[in-house]
Amino acid sequence: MKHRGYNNYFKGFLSDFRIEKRAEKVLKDMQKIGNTVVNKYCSTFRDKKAAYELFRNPSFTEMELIDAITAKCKPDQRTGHLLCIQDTTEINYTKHIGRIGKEDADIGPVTKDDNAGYFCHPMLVIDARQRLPIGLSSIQLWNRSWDKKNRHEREYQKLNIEDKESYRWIKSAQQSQELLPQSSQLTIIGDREADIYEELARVPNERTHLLIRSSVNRKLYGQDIKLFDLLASQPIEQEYELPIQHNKKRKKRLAKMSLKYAKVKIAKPKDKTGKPSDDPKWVEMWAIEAREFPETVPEKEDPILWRLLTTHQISNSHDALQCIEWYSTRWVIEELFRVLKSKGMQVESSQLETGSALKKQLILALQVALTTMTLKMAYDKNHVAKANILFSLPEIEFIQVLNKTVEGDTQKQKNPFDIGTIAYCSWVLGRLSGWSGYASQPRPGYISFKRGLDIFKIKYEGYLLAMSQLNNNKLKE
Ligand SMILES: [Mn+2]
Repeated sequence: MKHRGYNNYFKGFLSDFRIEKRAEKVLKDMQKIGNTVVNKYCSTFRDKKAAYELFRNPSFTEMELIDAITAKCKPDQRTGHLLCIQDTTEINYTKHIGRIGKEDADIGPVTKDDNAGYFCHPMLVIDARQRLPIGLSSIQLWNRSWDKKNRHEREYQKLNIEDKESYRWIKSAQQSQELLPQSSQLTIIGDREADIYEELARVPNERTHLLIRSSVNRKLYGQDIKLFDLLASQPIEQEYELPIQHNKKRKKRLAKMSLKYAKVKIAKPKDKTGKPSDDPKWVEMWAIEAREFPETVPEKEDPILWRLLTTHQISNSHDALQCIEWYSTRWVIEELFRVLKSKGMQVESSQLETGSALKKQLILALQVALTTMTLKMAYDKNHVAKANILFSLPEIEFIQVLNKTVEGDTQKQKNPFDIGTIAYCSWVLGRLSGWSGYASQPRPGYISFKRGLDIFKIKYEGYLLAMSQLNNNKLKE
């Protein structure tokens, strides 16, 4: 399969090659500095001016940028199963509304009615076997308008799904089905917000599974009992222990869990729109319940309780635990949002002047954040993942050349990973950034990988230039 390589996202996607080159440069600068504040990632006045002009330029659209980024989401042909995780985050510009102005059509009220911003809903694709991100298969950005206020006033219940914001969950799945190769199997993962009957009815097909957190105690077709009660009445299939990390809501503990599951027929909800959809009267799914036993629940805490709905067949408790484990990869998209907002990239502090410019920049920032995370995850967790998820073949070869220059003489200073893996490349990039390379030293963080990537790119461009000179000379001889 042909990879376009690390330095080439936009070629053939934007209105002209100068804009493509500029977009490439801005993406690279953001990667280098790890920030979306123009004054921080541009070092010269000329670059700053050019970055502002790029995002202000009306001759290319948000959609063209999204097409360019999602086109990079090309799994390896051998990849069988892809976990496609979707979620929504709010990008808040309340602090900047004085500069942007309330009349800007690309900014509107967000979750808090008096706050300003827009919403971002990406689909993040992860190779189920290697457990590494492959790319983004869909990105939706939208904002509400100031005059339409809240759900109540919009008579939300009466809208058809196609006119609701929640349609994004279905659209994102459909766009991913179109983009990703027919040979791969997809599991579309979403949190409680994704518990939408139309999604359950329309998204699954021969190669597409759903795996979502159940939110509504739904009616079951032809039965008096509801979903949650039916699940609770099932026999315990397995007991297991689950380590819980300390966080705002939870005490650290080893939770004792029970596992139940059942095959269910979810009934189509009553129509409130006056124009009933063609969706079937029921859909068949598997429901899973993982519930903490009261004995390990700390005082003033609720038991851990997960209810999942999936089209994956659950034949035994191993299948059910596998689904729970796949669902837990949702942390990666939450981490992506964290990296975008707080951990350095600061998208909500960008000082671009219009909503449209901010949205265009966010599309680039999503890819920058994901690339950096992928490098770090490969290094931390998965030492055998193949480097061609991120790099083209010539780039991988060049990293092997660079490795010779950064390895030391002793065994402890040698690259411990296999050639051709991301971990191997990450080790080289970490070393390029100035990290010692000793296993005893703290592992390189996001910033080191960003710096390493940039140094690599500069060297790689020099190497390409040298090679082309060499070839020219050979032709003359
Ligand atoms: Mn969510």
